[in-house]
Amino acid sequence: MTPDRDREARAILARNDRGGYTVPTAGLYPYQWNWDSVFAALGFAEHDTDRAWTEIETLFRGQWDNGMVPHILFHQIDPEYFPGPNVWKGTGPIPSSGISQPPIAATVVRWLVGRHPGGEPRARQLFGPLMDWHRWFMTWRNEGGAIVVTHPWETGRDNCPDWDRPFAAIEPDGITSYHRRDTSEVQTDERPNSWEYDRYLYLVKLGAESGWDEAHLKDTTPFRVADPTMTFTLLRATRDLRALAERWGQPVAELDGWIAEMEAGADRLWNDEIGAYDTLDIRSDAHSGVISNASFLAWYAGVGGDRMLAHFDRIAEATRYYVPSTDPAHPAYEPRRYWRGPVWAMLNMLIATGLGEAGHADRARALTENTRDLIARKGFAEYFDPRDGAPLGGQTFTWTAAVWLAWAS
Ligand code: 9WN
Repeated sequence: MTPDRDREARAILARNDRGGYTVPTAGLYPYQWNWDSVFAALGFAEHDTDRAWTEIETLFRGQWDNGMVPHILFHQIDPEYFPGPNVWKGTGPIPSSGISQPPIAATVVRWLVGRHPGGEPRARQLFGPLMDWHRWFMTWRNEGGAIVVTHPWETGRDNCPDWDRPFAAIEPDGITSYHRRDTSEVQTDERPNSWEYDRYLYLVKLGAESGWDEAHLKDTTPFRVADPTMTFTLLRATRDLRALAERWGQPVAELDGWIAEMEAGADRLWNDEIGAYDTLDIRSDAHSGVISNASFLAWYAGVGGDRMLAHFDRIAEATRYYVPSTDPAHPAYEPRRYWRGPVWAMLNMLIATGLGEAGHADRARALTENTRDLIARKGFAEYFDPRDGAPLGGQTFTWTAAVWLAWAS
């Protein structure tokens, strides 16, 4: 434990607390984001379990009738954020975006119940909503057991090079002028470029015009990509949901079916050409050929054995701080630009968890220590330059503070 950083981390969670939910960081992201919130719950659990449960409960208040849990809930409108609720036109009980985000909630609910059994009644209330959310993925985002996204923002890895080829096939018709707000908060070379941003907005427009009709989008959207973040986090979360079902005497047959489907689906993400897991564009049937930090979530999902181990060791050697979001040997690697190179602490926590469970305690420990050193030296940035740990993006960031308290410290 490093007392100053511990205090600072708790203060960041308190400062970003908007009453029942936290924002990722003030200014840049003034709303509740899905997976950020679930990481926040882990951080709160270190000193306030009641607040940890509330964070997840608030997130599920935004669940749509079809089971989807949105990636952003616009609780209190902030005109400084773009694109806001009037662009997204979400159809749920709280103004929201129209896409989801990596489903880590079931995993964290299981983790919380294991450590703080007093929260069991609250956890049980979340079981049905979690089942509905997982069923939404398996109904609408399931391509032979590989889980697809209809927008890069859904993976949480907005501008990673995996999207370059699917994006090149998209002409963003009707996206003319708009005013980005992110680049007034953060330096332009740390954020996605405007070619990407046009396409992000085009996909939002297509979804909003359809009323977020998943059946329609499944047939028509030009962007439908199977992704390791989604497939591996959902597979892991479904295993955790199954453990909760058993604990509470609930039926497990449906969950077993989903697990078997995704275990087979994970193989669809294996790219023989690079000997690694990557994304698979369903529209063109092409792999991206990019090894990302999400590729190393295979252990977390309990698949692949040691197929990714040599790449892991190579990349861990290549940069002072790891795991970079894009393989430094790939030509698209940019060590400062968001998901094209920087290190993200919360992804490291998931990767280290998987490594430890797969019997690689030494590597798990080394990654934990490397991340601890990074945050201890550089603070609670959104993401970091793998070469020297320079803090990038938003500062005083909720999930970096949360994973410090829950795991790295
Ligand atoms: C769009 C909030 C979110 C994270 C994502 C991260 C970034 C948003 C943005 O910030 O995405 O959802 O505007 O760039 O990529 O993982 O949840 O921290």
